[in-house]
Amino acid sequence: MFIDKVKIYMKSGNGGNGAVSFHTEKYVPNGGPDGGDGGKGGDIVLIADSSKNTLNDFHYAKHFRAENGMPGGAKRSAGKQGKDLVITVPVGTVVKDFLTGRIIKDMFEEGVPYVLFKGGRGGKGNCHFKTSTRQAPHFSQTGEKTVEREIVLELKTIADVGLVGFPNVGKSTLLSVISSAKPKIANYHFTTLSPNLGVVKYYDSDFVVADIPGLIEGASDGMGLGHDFLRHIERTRCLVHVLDVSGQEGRDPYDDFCKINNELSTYSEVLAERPQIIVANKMDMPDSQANLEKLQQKLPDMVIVPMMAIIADGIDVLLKEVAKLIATLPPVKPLEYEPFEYEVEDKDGFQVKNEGQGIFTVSGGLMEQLGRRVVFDDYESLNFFQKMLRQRGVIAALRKAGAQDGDTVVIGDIEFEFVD
Ligand SMILES: Nc1nc2c(ncn2[C@@H]2O[C@H](COP(=O)(O)OP(=O)(O)OP(=O)(O)O)[C@@H](O)[C@H]2O)c(=O)[nH]1
Ligand SMILES: [Mg+2]
Repeated sequence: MFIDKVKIYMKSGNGGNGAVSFHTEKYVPNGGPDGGDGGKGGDIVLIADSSKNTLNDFHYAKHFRAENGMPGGAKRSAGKQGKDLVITVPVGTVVKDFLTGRIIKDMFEEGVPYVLFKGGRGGKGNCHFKTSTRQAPHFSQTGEKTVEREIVLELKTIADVGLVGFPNVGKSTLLSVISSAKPKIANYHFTTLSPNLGVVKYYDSDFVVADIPGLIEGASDGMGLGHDFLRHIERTRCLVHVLDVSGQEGRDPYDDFCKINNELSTYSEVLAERPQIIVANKMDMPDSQANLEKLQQKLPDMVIVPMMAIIADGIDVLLKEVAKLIATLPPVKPLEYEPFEYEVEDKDGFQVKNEGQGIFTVSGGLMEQLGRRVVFDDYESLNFFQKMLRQRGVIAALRKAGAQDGDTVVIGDIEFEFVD
């Protein structure tokens, strides 16, 4: 199983509610309000880890929720904050919004935490709502509720070198002799079914090599394993093009070279233009020398390294050539994109709509903010709500929209009679 694209659901924690409480103490009658604030909800945090190279962890677990904040308590005690949920993803994971398909973040750098969704703020306790005329507020603010989001994670591996070539030419064998990676190697086509990464140490430089499944003619039309895996060598600095020069499978090495390049350019012009070094593998076979010479004649400007990957012969020359080439190339850059951001609701905005038949609805950020502070069966709290509606111009706006005494006003899930 190899998963490199998943849709998951994420939700940061809700804020905890503020508390309603009054100070009680012997000989202190009518102590003031002392309800504490609710705790903040936990964040959803992503962190990239280079030891992971698949999104397989997300095959079963699809719902991720950070902890909610706890409600506040008496004596001004604050509610506990919700724990953050830290999710580890492979380096090179691109985070997208499912609905718009737009990129939110490219998890390009290892170990740098990224807060994807912030937890809701805690509500304020009743101790904040005491005024000269309101000595005993029987209401507090509820915690901010967060929304669940649909997210797509897509892995776009980051490596310095990508290995390309037909199946069975020895790509995985090569990776196994230049790095400590242990890919599956066998004498049949499509041994490699998902990308392998290996770290090559060459004197004081390291580089990461990505081995992908073999390509065949028509891969871009879905032949063989298709070209989906090319996504994992898109973010490389150069390619090592492995050819089987023995011709033992009845194909011509130069033809192979052209066909693979053709597939690369069908997939992406940028990938096709990436600098390449050719590895002429299986030099131990009878016809290899003659085929190599033909290849050199046809491609006089290319670096061609003769190789017997199976006995690790030729790797010194190859690594020297790769190191030399890489030194001239810019590092892999993160994707260029305009980050998608979820709309933050305008906390002071509201809209009034005349629904006809004497019904008016009011919606918007302000209504949600106010709604968080109201306990509707509490007279005082309701008074406060009405006062706020007047102060913030909601009553005037209702009037302007044609509301008259006796009409019905709907705000969220509450309904009341309009009386100016
Ligand atoms: N004779 C000879 N055989 C080799 C050499 N290098 C690799 N092989 C053999 O070629 C076969 C295929 O090797 P792999 O490394 O699995 O080839 P691959 O390109 O990764 O193949 P896919 O994953 O199917 O695309 C294996 O049987 C290897 O032992 C070599 O230098 N000489
Ligand atoms: Mg392989």
